Amino acid sequence: MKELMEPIRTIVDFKKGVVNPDRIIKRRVSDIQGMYADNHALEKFLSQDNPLIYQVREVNIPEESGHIIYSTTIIYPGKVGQEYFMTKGHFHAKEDTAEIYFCLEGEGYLLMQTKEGKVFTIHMKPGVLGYIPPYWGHRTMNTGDKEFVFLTLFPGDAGHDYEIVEKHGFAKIMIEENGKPVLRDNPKYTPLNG
Ligand code: S6P
Ligand code: ZN
Repeated sequence: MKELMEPIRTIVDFKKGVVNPDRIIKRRVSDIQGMYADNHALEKFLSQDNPLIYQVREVNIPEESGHIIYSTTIIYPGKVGQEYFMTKGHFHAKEDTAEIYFCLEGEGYLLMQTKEGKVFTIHMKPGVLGYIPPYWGHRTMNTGDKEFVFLTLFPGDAGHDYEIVEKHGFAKIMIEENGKPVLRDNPKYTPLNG
C-alpha cells in the first residue's frame, strides 16, 4: 500500500508570518543588487550595512505535482534610492503554474509581467488576494512604512526561474515620487524577444 504523508498543522501570525518554519530564507541588498535602478544609492547601501530586505518563512512540503507549497514573505520597509524594497522576482520554471498571494499585514504591490512584456499590478493590503495566472512572472514591493506580510500558495512542481529576471529585469519599477508610489519604465530592462 502507498505510504501517505501525514497532514500538517501550521500557525500563521499575521504580523510575523509562519511560526516555527522549517526554513527561513533571508535576502539582503547584496543578494538583489543588480536589479535596482539606482547604482549610486546601491553602492552607498553596500558600503554601509547591507540591510535585510525580506525573509521567506517556509514549511517543508514535497516539491512534487499534487502538493501545494505555502510560505509567508515579510518585506521590510525601505528604499534603495527612490525604489522600494522588493523581492528578487521570478517566473515559475514550470510556466503553466499559477499562484495565490494573500496579504496579511502592511501594504505593497504585486507586480506581474508576461514574457512578452505585458505588465499588471495589484495593490495589496490586508485581506486582498492576488491571483497570479500561469505564465506571469511576479515580484512584490513594500510601499508602506511597516512590514508587508503575505501568504503564498503554489503548486508543488512549480519551481523557480530567477535567471530570466537577473538577465532581463522587469519592464517596470516602483519608485516614490512626491511621497507616493508610481510605476516607471525600468532603465535596466531588456526585452526578452528584442
Ligand atoms: C514562490 C512565491 C513566493 C516567493 C517569495 C520571495 O513561488 O512566489 O513565496 O518565493 O515571495 O520572492 P522571490 O522572488 O525571491 O522568490
Ligand atoms: Zn512564485
